[in-house]
Amino acid sequence: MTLRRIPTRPIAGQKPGTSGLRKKTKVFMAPQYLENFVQATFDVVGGLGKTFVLGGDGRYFNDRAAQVILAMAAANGVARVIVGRGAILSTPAASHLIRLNKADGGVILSASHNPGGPEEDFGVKFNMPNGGPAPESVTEAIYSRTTTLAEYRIWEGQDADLTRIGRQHIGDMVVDVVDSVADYAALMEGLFDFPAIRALFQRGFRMRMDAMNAVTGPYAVEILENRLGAPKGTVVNATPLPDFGGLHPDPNPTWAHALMAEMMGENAPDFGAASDGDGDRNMVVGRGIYVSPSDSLAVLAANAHLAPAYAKGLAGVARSMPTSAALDRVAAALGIACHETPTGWKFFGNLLDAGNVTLCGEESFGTGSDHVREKDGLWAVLLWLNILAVRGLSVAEIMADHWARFGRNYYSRHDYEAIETSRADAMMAALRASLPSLPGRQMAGLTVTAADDFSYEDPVDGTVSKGQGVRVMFEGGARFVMRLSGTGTEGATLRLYLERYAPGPLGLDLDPQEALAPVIAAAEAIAGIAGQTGRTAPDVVT
Ligand code: VG1
Ligand code: CO
Repeated sequence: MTLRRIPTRPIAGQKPGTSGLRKKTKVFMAPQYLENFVQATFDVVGGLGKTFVLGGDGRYFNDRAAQVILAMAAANGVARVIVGRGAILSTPAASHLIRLNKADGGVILSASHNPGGPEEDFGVKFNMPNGGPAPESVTEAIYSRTTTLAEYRIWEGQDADLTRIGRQHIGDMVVDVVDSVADYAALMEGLFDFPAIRALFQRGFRMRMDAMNAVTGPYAVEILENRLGAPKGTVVNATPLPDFGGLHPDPNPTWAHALMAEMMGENAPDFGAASDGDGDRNMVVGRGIYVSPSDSLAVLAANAHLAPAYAKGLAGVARSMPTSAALDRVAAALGIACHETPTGWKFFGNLLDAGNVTLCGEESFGTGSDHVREKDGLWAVLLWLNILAVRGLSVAEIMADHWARFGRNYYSRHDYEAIETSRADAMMAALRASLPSLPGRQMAGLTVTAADDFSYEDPVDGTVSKGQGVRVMFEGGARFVMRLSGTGTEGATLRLYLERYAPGPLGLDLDPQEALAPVIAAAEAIAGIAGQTGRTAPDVVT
């Protein structure tokens, strides 16, 4: 076994996006690509004497990448790495292990909701000692380091045996292989009323959980079936597969269509849920009713006090800017602050660390709380179950009650995928240039009241993040937001977020696309999506 210093050259484009560095798997597997990025990360965060957590969602190349990172950690003087067995950890479980072990950070291998396999996507993300994704200052420094890198360090020798729980060594470095599920399951058991949920299942409550052949399977089986007594087979697609069995592990009505069909069909279960590649997202469905993520976040905030961990109430809440204002209405009723952050979980970290916020979420099927520093799919499912168990109502009844109380923020997101990057950039530039002229203009029966490009100043450390999405607001509380995705690996993905408020009591049961038709028309009139991109319809509607 020897320590080797390998000469290398900078590789262009190693710039982390909304959530880590994501590229085609083949790009990551190319010589020195992963090595360069990992060395740049160690150079920025420091390796000597430190403890890190390592794991990923099990997608293709997860196992090899984990061995490379272990060998490089040893060569960079890292004292100890805690690895999930088989290099498997869901993103929230990794966040929890970092916090539980007071580690100096962690490396998560995942491209999250992007498909996996040799022809699909891979990703690497660095998390901080608080368990949360590295802030922009750190990811920028890592990127900057990749542009000057001249060598990387790696320990050459045998692979670690990641199938065996327990301690082993690479050189002087300790490798502790741990059960991927146990600590996370114990955390969940401490947050929620497990006896109440167990009693719910005993009364015959039926659930379907679609783990989409991704990382949540083992966690969901252990917690829902083994600990909460849901019947065997409640969790489907429960084994993490390198290519997710060909599924696109993005829990939305388009990609989780099997679950949707079951929940909308005859004899549907009482409750359905799906999760994404790395287990931080969730989709929630009731019998015959889909719950939009923005509504789910609002319902969880309004009912969180029914779960033991949140019985004392919430310090505050936060949502990403494109997420609907349904949460704001709940916060106002509770008399707590509602913070509005840019897209991406890293922006919640400071608010959670400072104790300003207990619960937060995004329209992109992400919800979480201060129990970890990542969004957490299974956590959201368990909080829903806790609420259903205590209130004894169906999902449809809970939604109707919520809208009757707060009004309804009709909401939808339209994604236009793999647009030519130059055309997408030109469209956003033209839209940005038109912003000052928009207020007062009328289209599709709506009058623009304000239009801007969202900028955020972190209230804790004062960091300013500009250009976080164009928003156009209309009289009566309707709005649309447009931004380009920072997680895609092919061309540009345009996200168009649409929202319209209905105070009720009438008009609370419309089809969202119908309710939003004027906003959709106004967005087209203002941004000219069809003309600018050549696309007449979105690829994915959520
Ligand atoms: C998307 C979502 C964002 C989410 C991010 C990571 O980013 O919009 O809300 O935080 O994915 O989620 P973008 O830049 O493509 O819009 V995950 O589950 O992929 O880590
Ligand atoms: Co994810």
